[in-house]
Amino acid sequence: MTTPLIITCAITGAETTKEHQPNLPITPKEQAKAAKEAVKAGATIIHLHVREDDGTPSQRLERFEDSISAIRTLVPEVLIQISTGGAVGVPFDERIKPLDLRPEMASLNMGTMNFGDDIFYNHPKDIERLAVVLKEKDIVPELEVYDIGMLETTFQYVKKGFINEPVFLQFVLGVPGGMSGDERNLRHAKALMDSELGPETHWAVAAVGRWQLPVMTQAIKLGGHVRVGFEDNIFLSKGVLAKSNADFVDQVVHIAKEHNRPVATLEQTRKMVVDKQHKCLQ
Ligand code: KMH
Ligand code: ZN
Repeated sequence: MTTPLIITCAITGAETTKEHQPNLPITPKEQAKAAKEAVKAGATIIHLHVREDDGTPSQRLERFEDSISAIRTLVPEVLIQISTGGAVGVPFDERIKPLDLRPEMASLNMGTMNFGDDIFYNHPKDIERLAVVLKEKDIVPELEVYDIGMLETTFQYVKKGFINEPVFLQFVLGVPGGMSGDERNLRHAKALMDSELGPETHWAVAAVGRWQLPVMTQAIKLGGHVRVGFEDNIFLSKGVLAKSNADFVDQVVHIAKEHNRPVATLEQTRKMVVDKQHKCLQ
């Protein structure tokens, strides 16, 4: 049976600015509107970063609380996946503070890397600590993997019992410093994943900028899921700025149709991602 396609929308991110993308949602109210539009178009998970009113990236618990509550008011059923990556340079302790809100999902970045002109630090001890906290709090980790080394690290964490199967893997492709969206990278990553992890593994791609279209098409054909949104890309096609996050979701739905891939409902997503993990935690 074909696996329904889970579409995650990363509505804001930490790097995109209003100067780059005037329609970037910043305030809780703007984020709730963007989430509602994305869900209407077919997204079932919102990957959430928050900003202060002036646009500064924030990991402040109260700000997450306000955004989550605004989103829940407009789209009560959507899965919310909060970012523990934040922006580069934010201390780890600050990054994990919003986990006290007990979201259903949260990101877990699987290694340190050059991130454009910066360094995105994820010390092994912190990765381990966060994996344990997520387990204790019953929060499903979205494992962000930017290169093959991080994927192999993931296998080790699973073997050591820090992360439970079935996992939800997010291959992030195209960040300078990580693996690019060259189609051989995803093929290789998938081959390794298939040989090391169980058949219930869910995997997705979040490809950045110009890589987004070819990589998501490849993933849809291979049975993977897709993340889109202003965190990863602002152009719908070459030189054409998207008007909203939902524009990207529409684009994914269109490609899924072309490849006969049904799009997952909110209920199906919850069953595939959250209920299954929670069963394993019991
Ligand atoms: N902003 C990036 C440095 C995550 O959400 O966990 C990290 C990031 C990953 O966006
Ligand atoms: Zn993120």
